[in-house]
Amino acid sequence: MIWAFNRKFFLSTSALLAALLTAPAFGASIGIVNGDFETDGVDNAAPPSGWTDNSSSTSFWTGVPDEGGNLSSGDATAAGFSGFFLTTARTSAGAGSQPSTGQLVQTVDLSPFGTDIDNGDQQLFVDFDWASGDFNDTGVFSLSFFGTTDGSGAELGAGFSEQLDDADNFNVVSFHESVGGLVPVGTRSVTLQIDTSRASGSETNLWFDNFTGDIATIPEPASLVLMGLGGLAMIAYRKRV
Ligand SMILES: [Ca+2]
Ligand SMILES: [Ca+2]
Ligand SMILES: [Ca+2]
Repeated sequence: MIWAFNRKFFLSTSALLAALLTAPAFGASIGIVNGDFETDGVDNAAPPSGWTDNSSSTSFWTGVPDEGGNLSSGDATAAGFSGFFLTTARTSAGAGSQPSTGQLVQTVDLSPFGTDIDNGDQQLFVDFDWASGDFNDTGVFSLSFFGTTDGSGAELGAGFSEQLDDADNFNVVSFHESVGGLVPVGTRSVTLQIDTSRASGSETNLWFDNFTGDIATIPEPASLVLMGLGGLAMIAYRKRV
């Protein structure tokens, strides 16, 4: 009976410790608008609400599976997409042409987290799903930090970026990304930016969904050590019982 009680206590505490060490504990969502591309509620919204298309002509639309230029329903499900998603494929929206490069951005106000950011101990990660059906079409996702709430002025620090390159011929392949790290002191906004580039062909075949962002205090080494010692103490206790 005593053994059973202690074992249960040990297991539940271990689960809690594991959660503390792996999750951005005590984090908060940042105010990404329309990160799931459901806000407009229609196909072919260009640009999707909350996002700005800086391309020389329209290069980003909301999309649905099984359209010309887009991935199939099965591939969309496999990629983790649901409902509408972001597409770069012009034929899915009936556009006759599109430039070989595109850029979509959104600036997120981080001033609600300003006090914590200026402690120098905040980390920010943006997660999203993407897929591609053409190795000619590549991209870069980047985060840039600014001292203004609207993203104007000089960038603070170097930001973070991720190359988007499926490198798998014309097969549809999908990925989950988590991009980010330490937020520079003084930051009051972050820009999410997708740059696309097409080496060949007349259509860009990249698709995105489920942008979320989380800001959290970086666990201090001292507290990690304490949590580790706590776990060791419990293991020792368990062995003694
Ligand atoms: Ca969606
Ligand atoms: Ca469409
Ligand atoms: Ca293409």
